Amino acid sequence: MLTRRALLAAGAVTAGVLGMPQLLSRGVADAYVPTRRTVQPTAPFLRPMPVAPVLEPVSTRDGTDVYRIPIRNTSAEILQGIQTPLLGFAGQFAGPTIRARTGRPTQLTVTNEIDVPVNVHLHGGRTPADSDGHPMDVILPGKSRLYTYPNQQQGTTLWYHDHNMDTEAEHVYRGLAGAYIIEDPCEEYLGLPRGDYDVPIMLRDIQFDANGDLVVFDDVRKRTTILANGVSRPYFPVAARKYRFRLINTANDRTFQLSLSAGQLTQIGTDGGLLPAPVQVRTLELSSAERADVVIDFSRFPVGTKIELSDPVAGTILRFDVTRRVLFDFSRVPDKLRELPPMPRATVERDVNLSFDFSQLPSGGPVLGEINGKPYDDNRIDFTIKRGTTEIWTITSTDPPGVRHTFHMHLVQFRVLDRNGKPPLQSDAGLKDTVYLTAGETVRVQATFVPYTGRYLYHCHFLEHAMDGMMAQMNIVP
Ligand SMILES: [Cu+2]
Repeated sequence: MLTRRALLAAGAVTAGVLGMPQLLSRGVADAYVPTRRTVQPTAPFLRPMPVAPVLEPVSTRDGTDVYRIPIRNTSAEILQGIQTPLLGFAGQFAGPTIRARTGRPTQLTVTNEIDVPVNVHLHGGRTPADSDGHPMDVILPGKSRLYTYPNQQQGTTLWYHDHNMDTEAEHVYRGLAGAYIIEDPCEEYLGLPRGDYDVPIMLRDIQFDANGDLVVFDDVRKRTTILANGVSRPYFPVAARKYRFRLINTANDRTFQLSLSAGQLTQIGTDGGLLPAPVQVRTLELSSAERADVVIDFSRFPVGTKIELSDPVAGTILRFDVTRRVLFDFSRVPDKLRELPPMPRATVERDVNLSFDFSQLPSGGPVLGEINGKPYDDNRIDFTIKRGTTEIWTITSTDPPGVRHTFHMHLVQFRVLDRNGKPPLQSDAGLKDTVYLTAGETVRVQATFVPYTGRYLYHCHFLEHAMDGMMAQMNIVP
């Protein structure tokens, strides 16, 4: 396994020889230039898109659902005829889906059956600090760890993934990610598609070399194989009716611009839950770790219609094949979904600057990811926040053109107030825990820090950036 130090050294050597533009394309700091459609090694639409099985609780005592998940070495056939060694929750690529319920706690015991430390973070979860998967709070090989998720938040789509110090990027890339859906009893009256018609889709990219071996850290632009639920360019048979798709971008470093070849994407929710009203979107922007809850209505398409979900850089990602008619579809998308919670008045303002420090490059030193001019230090608390306070954070990226970031705060769901002084984009709408910034952008977000105290992270969710130091800690105090 490549250590952070080795990666940084490799980056510096490459950069020294080829200059900064090359360095910027390495994933240490990436210039993501959508210049060509990518060539993918496996023929498209050979396999159906799998839907990860929903994990069964081992017990449901006292109103708590108890789950057990081992982390295992596994493999999957991504390229035809080749088993690629991977990591998997419960040995599955991607991991099993957990369906929790608002107000009903989840207890998750995770056993580390591999030979390096791991841990689990529930992304977007309002979680006590000791269950938040702090990078230094790890599960050693052979050990187990109990995580408690109170699920005291409205219905939404979260995901769980490794957050271990220095190896998070590699572990997530190798497969340690799964969907975590919170179902909310008070949203059931809305009549949105459910059951078999409520389908999580985890999107990501992956790179193979000419021999079909997995490449972990190279140029992020070479991660040209795009996976939907672990399969490259699958088809998904659908009935001619409405479906709810919960799109989760689990890629380490990629921003999708998703669109359909026919029909409409109706966005109903985002990172933290439902939008106030459905929105028709022509192009859906989804950066690393963001989620979008969408409804697609296939009812007007005849059986035999094929509709592609694609991205201008990645090409076709997935094809929906309308294979059957249905007699009834009682699901609906009401004009009003769910009001956003009121925003209390903010009493504290803070600035958060995301940047790379290239100053050591000429002498062959590492490029450091920094927040407010400092790389991550586990012994340093960057912000101390009084529990219950509402704050406005002005997040700025001051990196050169081409370098992008995606800013994530643990514990809270925030609201984007404005972007570059202008109204937020559609991709900023609703309750958010992750927000995308291109070079030079400034985004103001507002959050209320409840209900737990303790140490939480905020960081760039391009995971290689976080690994290079673009993380910081806030301590929520009583
Ligand atoms: Cu970043």
